[in-house]
Amino acid sequence: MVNAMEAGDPSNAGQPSPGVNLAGGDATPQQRPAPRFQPDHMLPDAERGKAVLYRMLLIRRFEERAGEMYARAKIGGFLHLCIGEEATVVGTSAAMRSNDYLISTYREHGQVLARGTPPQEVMAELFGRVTGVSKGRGGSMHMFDAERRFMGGYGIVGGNLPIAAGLGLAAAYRGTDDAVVCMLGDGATNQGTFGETLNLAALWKLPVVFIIVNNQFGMGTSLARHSAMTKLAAKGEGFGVPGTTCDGMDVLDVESCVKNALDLARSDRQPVLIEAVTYRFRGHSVADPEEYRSKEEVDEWRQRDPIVQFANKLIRGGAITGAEAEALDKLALQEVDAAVKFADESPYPELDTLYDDVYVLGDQLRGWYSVDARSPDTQRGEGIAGDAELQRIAEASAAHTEGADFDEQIVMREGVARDTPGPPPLPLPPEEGV
Ligand SMILES: Cc1ncc(C[n+]2csc(CCOP(=O)(O)OP(=O)(O)O)c2C)c(N)n1
Ligand SMILES: [Mg+2]
Repeated sequence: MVNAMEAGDPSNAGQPSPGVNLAGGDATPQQRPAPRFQPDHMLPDAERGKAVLYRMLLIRRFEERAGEMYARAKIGGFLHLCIGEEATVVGTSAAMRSNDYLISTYREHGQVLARGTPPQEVMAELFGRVTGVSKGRGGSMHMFDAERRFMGGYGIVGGNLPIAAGLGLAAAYRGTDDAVVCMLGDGATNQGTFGETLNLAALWKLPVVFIIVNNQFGMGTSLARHSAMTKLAAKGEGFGVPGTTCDGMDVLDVESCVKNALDLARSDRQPVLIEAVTYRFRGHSVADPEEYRSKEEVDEWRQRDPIVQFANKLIRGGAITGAEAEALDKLALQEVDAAVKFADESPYPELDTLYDDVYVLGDQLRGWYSVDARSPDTQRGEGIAGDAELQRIAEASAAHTEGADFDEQIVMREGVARDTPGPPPLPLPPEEGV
């Protein structure tokens, strides 16, 4: 796998490539017409169909189990699940090359799994263990896997957008034809960074595809209540970024739309905005009492479950059998079980590594002095005092998680449903299909 920092031709260093135009956009002030993508929904062959279905199943089962582990206090902090949005995630990554960059928001467990990071590393990150993909320091919102060009995981709404432009500029500057996919929520389109980034992306002709995962809500505020312009695909036009819409519940529609947009971004250096219309089946985070929408509305969207729809399509088209779909689901559950076991058996990071990796320099310069050179004395978290502190934290944590019974732990986390369900069996259709 290519290291993100080594990509591109080093002989281009310092030479702006023809793809970068820092001076400005087209001389002609006309707006480019919005791309008109022809839907291309040919059923994939059996092998690819299975791979796409498996990826979606893995994400669904992983997230269900993550919710359960949060309720058991194995996971701390916040936890934002993308259950219901799997087609937007898997369709997007299926359209990308391995050298392309993907950058996302805090709702990103699915993205990192779709990019190929092993589930045990993602689960260990949620558990805060040193074997996690961000060494247990990032947690749910800050997964990062440079090797697979997954560039994070950001807790600040809209914070990933300027970084996406930077990645696009770097790709163009190095003279590569790598492209960038930036996923953001509908709520993030109201942030200042949205306009600032789209403006520069269009002006500098950066190869960036922006995908708005329109799950209809920013926390508890519906789209119509947080955005004057609800046709989000049109929200980039004033900045010179044409937009298009796809069905975010249909993995094939997402894949073909993103693929077309990436082609345009790569060959014409034209940033594109995609609005993928979808829905999250769970709350904003696992601590969301969901008082802002009705159960009926959620149920209506659940009828369009992207995983069931795609499995049905494959079965009806004769690409796979119902039994094969069931077997894939079992496999996903097994992989998730193994990930939980791995995470639970992994150690926490050593306390004296607290200041490592704070800056890029951390690799050469380890310890507190990579962040504060004012005092050479032993710092908090270092030396013998640090070991005692580590022991104290470990004991307190063990007493917290093992002493309390399951019900009490659920009560401790306000807002989590008491009947947090285990993973329900996926309603796969009979072999003949529906
Ligand atoms: C700059 C900033 N403002 C506010 C918040 C609090 N906040 C966290 S998530 C969220 C809603 C974002 O909604 P959306 O962009 O639609 O993403 P979704 O959660 O639906 O995936 C808000 C306002 C934040 N994290 N960062
Ligand atoms: Mg949203």
